[in-house]
Amino acid sequence: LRLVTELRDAIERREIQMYYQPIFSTRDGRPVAVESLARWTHAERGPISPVVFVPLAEESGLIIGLGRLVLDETCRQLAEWDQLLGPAAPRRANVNVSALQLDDNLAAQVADVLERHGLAPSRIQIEITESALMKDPASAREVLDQLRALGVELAIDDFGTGYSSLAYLRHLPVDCLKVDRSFVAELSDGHSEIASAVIAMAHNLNLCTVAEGVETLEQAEELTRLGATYLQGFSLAQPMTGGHTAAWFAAHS
Ligand code: G
Ligand code: G
Ligand code: MN
Ligand code: NA
Repeated sequence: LRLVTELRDAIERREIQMYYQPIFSTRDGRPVAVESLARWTHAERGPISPVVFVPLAEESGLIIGLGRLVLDETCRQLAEWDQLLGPAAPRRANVNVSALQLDDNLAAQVADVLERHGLAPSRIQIEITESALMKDPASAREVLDQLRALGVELAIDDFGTGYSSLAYLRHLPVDCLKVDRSFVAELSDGHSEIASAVIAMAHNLNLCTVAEGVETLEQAEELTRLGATYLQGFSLAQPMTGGHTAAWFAAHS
């Protein structure tokens, strides 16, 4: 209970920090995008994982304010990188959105934040987990259509873990599938069946793929061979502060 109050204060004071993890194109190995990841460093308790505070925010209604903060801070940061780095700035930021943010307001909120920071809609890709989409598919579909109409890209996060029907997937206006890191980890045990099938299916549906949780260079090579569009993981680059990300992109472009 105390933690909820402290989370509310942290959101109000904008003490939730965003970290950014580079995402690489397999075509030329260059970093093209980042995933925006919320971090909370508590004054006494130290770092608290989003695995803890995102569900807490969802249960307490704070997710709406947290979601606004995440979108606003990410867009502010993209505009700042543009100023600092010009064409070397990340082309896109992937922003995680909770099931509870998938309401009528989301598209208007995204449109507003893009406009305030002077960004084209294509600079943002919204990530929604497969399980969030399946909670209420019909209304999720409406929100996705609104976001797509705006021109933002959409990705299904943790793909392959959420039991969505493939027939349903075909009718969703999404651009990209994020291959869940459990299927990337399996590659190191000689199991490429699922990663391979997800990537092949995405190709057939004209969707791009981001393989996440790439922890070894062998995994990166195999995923490239299997045809993944993008790679993300600790072996390639760690999540970093906005300042570090700017220096990192300046050095890697
Ligand atoms: O960054 P890390 O691996 O600790 O993230 C753990 C989980 O928290 C991931 O599932 C990630 O999608 C989620 N997460 C991180 N940042 C955000 C955020 O800004 N909003 C939402 N809804 N989830 C986030
Ligand atoms: O569920 P989601 O894909 O949003 O999770 C993103 C989280 O994955 C981030 O918190 C990030 O810290 C974490 N992450 C990024 N790269 C790796 C990796 O190579 N291995 C593992 N285990 N986690 C990673
Ligand atoms: Mn994600
Ligand atoms: Na994921």
